[in-house]
Amino acid sequence: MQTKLTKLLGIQYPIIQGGMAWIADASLASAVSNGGGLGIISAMNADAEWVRGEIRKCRSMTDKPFGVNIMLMSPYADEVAQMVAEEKVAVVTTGAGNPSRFVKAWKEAGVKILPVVASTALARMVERAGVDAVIAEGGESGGHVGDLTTMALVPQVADAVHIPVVAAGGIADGRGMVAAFALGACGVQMGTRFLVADECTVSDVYKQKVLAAKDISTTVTGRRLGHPVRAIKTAYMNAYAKLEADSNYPDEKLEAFGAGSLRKAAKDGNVEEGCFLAGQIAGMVNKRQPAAEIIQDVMRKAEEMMEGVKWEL
Ligand code: TUI
Repeated sequence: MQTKLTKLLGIQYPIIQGGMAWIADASLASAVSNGGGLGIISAMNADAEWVRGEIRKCRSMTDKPFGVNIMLMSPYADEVAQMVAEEKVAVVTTGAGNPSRFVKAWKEAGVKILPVVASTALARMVERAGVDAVIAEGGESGGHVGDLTTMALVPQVADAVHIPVVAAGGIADGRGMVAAFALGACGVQMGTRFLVADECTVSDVYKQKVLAAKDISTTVTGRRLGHPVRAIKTAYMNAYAKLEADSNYPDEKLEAFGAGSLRKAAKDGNVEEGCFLAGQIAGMVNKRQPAAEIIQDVMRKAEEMMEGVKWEL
């Protein structure tokens, strides 16, 4: 299936893997790229040399294009941004901020730029800055979320910009992909479904949490500190929500309570203190599979549904 996204990135299928902090490493990224999608290494809160190491590892595991996700709230965002230009990485996706200040350096290095946006305002701003496409991510997604749903955001972003739009948030199968196409997207980004990929190195406890999740198993906390994140409900998440609602509990202590919780979930499988980020679609993710097989499953269903349909993608 060819779309504006596959042509832009030189990939086989219009599927980008989400840039999941503490999870999306060279192992998962190379497996997704080898499966015909676009694998992504998460730069999370790591320094440039750590990310460079993952890029080199990924290059030894695939000859297909892959990308790096830069979380713009990271204290290392600037040095990582410069390093990906030096390394001439094929693609950069960004999250949790406006990447306009890096666009010139990345374009000069031939890096394709796909910022994640949660509003039409940011979509217009980054289009004006010269990016190649936008990823419109609705609040069904796991991790840092905006206010709008995918259903409402994607068509409004598609109307607001002239560059290709990728849909994200709540998409985990062929039906979601076709729905995204119907809303004006020419590709999808999936995170939650790839959490249970065989090549995903996240803790086994994390995979079990996703596999056991049902439709109402996730919730959003962190609004009080300005960084709402969606994660699977656990005793820890309930405790955080209680402290967050207690106006006598100071912000600094709340921040300390949340510190390190992503790493504890992803690396240690620590159920007591870990924050297991996942999207609302986790209830539908029930099977461990190789990443390439996930991509094949999604594409088979989408292509079956698209038979005879003449949309310009
Ligand atoms: O970034 C994500 N998802 C993430 S980042 C992350 S790491 C983290 N750790 C602790 C606290 C918070 C985050 C885990 N998951 N998705 C992309 C995304 N970007 N969603 C929402 C946005 C967004 C929101 C506001 C992008 C831009 C924005 O406005 C920035 C501006 O300057 O207008």
